[in-house]
Amino acid sequence: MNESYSKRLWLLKEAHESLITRPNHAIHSGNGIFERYQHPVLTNEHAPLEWRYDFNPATNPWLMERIGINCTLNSGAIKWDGKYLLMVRVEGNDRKSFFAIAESPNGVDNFRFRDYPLQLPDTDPSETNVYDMRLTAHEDGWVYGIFCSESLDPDAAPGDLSSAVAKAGIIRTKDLKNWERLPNLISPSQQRNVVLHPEFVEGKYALYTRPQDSFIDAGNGGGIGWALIDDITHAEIKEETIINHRHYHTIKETKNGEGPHPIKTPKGWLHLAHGVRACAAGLRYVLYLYMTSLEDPTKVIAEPGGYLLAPMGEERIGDVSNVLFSNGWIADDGGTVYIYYASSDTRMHVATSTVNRLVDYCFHTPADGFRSASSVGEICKLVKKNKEYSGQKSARLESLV
Ligand code: BGC
Ligand code: BMA
Repeated sequence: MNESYSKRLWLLKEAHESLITRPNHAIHSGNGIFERYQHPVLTNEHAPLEWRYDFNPATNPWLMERIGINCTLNSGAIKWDGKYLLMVRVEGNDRKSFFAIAESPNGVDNFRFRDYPLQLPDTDPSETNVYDMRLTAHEDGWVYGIFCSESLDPDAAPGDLSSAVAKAGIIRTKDLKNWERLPNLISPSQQRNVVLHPEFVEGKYALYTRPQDSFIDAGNGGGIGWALIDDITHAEIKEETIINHRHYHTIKETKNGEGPHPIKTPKGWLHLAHGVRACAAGLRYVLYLYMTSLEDPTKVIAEPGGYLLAPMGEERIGDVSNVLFSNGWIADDGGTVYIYYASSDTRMHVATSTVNRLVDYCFHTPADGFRSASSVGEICKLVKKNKEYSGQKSARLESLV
């Protein structure tokens, strides 16, 4: 080993370790609803050096990277054994995504990948790409992962190498180490955003779905669906009802999809979802919240208008710019909520809030009135309320003097 080789090796390892251990602080200058953080929690540079470099000078005399990692994005999340785990969608320079678990002691920094990426049981030779896993610790005792399994459309016209088919793949585990693969979800339409509800409903497994007419277009698929499943080991959608609809001239006009599974709160199920609209620059993805009833989880009981989180600053730029996407969050003991979101299909971030604040946001930010006139009406209502309040306050002060 020559001097420059060992020096470069040392520099590589130093830079990698200092990136992983870099502290990440909350930025408190926001809207009071959540805090963003100084740094992304995971980037392509966080991928272990052992995945990328051959460290033997005899076979890699120039210490060159052998396998490039392009990005780390749309991650499932779960708290496990006191640690914050992300099931990360890692994408190589070859455009293939795969899954890998990264763990952190505090949920906001020091995320470190396990030694090996997940070797998903390989059950279908036509499966080309896998991504966007949602993790659910179900009351049946298993932890499930539902993800998108993508293949070239077998009916694509000759020469069409872009038409694809999206199905929902299902795996489960008891230890987050050994995974059993179950048969893919049988569905009348393509499915990319399928999420398992954590509890049985009417004694059955319940899925959030997103029926779509084709690989990209939701088409007649009206929004986020709901389906009860008799047997999760042979899961089949027999009936699907839309519980959260798309709507003209909203943040979810073109598409929407459930994020991670909802959080149970005393006031209802708290949901995080993505909404998509089309514009001259392409599709714009933002994140929004809604709540459903504990008694009837198909019934929406609150939905604040507009987005909770939209791309800002460097979040706007990446492989697929103007995108925020989330399929993982953790509601911690004590009520803190860690929202893990990817920006522009490139890197992972965290934002924190609390269950109480998010529920308050859901019930007290006005619902979308679907027209400019009603948005102005809501602002005027708030101004009037504030004027009345300051009038009462000064009257109270005067009565004191
Ligand atoms: C990409 C996904 C994307 C989907 C629809 C897939 O090939 O990997 O990131 O959401 O296409 O555009
Ligand atoms: C989708 C998702 C994500 C991705 C987004 C933007 O349809 O399923 O994989 O983040 O497009 O490219």
